[in-house]
Amino acid sequence: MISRIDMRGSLPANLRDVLPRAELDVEAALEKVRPICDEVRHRGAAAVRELTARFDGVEIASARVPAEALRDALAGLDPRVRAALEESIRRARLVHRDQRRTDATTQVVPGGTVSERWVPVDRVGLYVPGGRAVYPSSVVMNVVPAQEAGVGSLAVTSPAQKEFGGLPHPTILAACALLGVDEVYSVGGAQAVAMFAYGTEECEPATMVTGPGNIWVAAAKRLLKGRIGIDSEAGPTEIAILADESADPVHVAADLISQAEHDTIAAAVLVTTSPELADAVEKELPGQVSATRHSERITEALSGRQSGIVLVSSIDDGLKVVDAYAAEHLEIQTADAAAVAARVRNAGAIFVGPYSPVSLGDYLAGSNHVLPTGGCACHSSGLSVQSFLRGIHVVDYTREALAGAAAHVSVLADAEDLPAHGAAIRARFDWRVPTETA
Ligand code: HSO
Ligand code: ZN
Repeated sequence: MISRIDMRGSLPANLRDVLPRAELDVEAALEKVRPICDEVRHRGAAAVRELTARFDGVEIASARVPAEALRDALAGLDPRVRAALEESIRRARLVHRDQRRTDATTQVVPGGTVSERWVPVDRVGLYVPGGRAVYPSSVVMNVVPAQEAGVGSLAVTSPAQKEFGGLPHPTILAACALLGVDEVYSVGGAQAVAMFAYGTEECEPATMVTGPGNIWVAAAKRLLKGRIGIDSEAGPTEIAILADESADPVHVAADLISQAEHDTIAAAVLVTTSPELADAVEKELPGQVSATRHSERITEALSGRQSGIVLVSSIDDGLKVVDAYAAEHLEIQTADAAAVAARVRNAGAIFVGPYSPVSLGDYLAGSNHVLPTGGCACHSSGLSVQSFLRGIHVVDYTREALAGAAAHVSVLADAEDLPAHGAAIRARFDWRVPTETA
């Protein structure tokens, strides 16, 4: 069911290339997505409705979800789901509130300061997938950091569902209502990203679009990036587990399966120093897989090229492997897991020890589950308050402080053959370079 790669000799030099990896050809999708975005740009709300009919097979009179639909969805929400979502929101708020940035002012010289002011983006469009995946938890993970960052205007969009009369799934609507989001659209795919980027008669343009989605959403984000800010292109989900002989194979198998459940192209990778654990996990998988609802999807994900068990000869080598892989989710199931986790450099989120499985983080740990995929964890972070803030440098120098910098500025400007730069300083001192006073 799952392939094995033996790296117990020496680790290959091109480690990153030989590790199993999910692939998503976003570049190829760009061609299909460009005309969709152009239609929305030029024909606005009418194009959004037509594209929804074409791609989601449902006629919508308006993309905007009426307020009553949000109220009804909340009233009809299973009380247990409501309680769980409320607790998820509470924990996420605790963590994200602590991510708020405080402005800092540095006195560079007497009379010369540079401050960094953290300002939230004006308006954010949050994409919540629909279709096979109904993820109210993703509403929480997108909305909470934006709200805690102080974003003033927040809109959510999620694909129109035929069986719900062209509205997004009611649990998505209820989650929006619980979070106090009242601007919701029933639009999915590339057209949703274009709607936020360009704006329509029904929807004001947003400055930033965040949230996971399928390949069309990822392609539209890539295409429109620059016009709008984006979080990341969220590819197929990944779990890597670094484990030794102390790990419980039942837990390891269950955790690999839990993320393989998302998609046939989801990736599940076990990196272990213990051939016995590898054998035991392999033995455990078929039984657990066949006992679960989405066994077909999971079997395909686990047996795909993107998943596998990697055998290594030491935890040090295991760390090199997981760092090269840079997983979206990394579990450490070893003796002294906290110490091993502290040595990891590349991961979207790290889950430490036997009682911190990824599915806790997906819903209720308080951490964010919108995380970098496809190896992007070596340069990017998951969604956070910071994702919605811009740090603006505020430069404030007095005449004396400027005088003290003038000579150096002039010299550097001349060195770059940009004499007008130096002149802009000298203009303030009767066209002379002042003698240093600061
Ligand atoms: N594991 C997914 C998030 C999710 N899981 C939503 C369940 N629902 C990507 O981090
Ligand atoms: Zn998940």
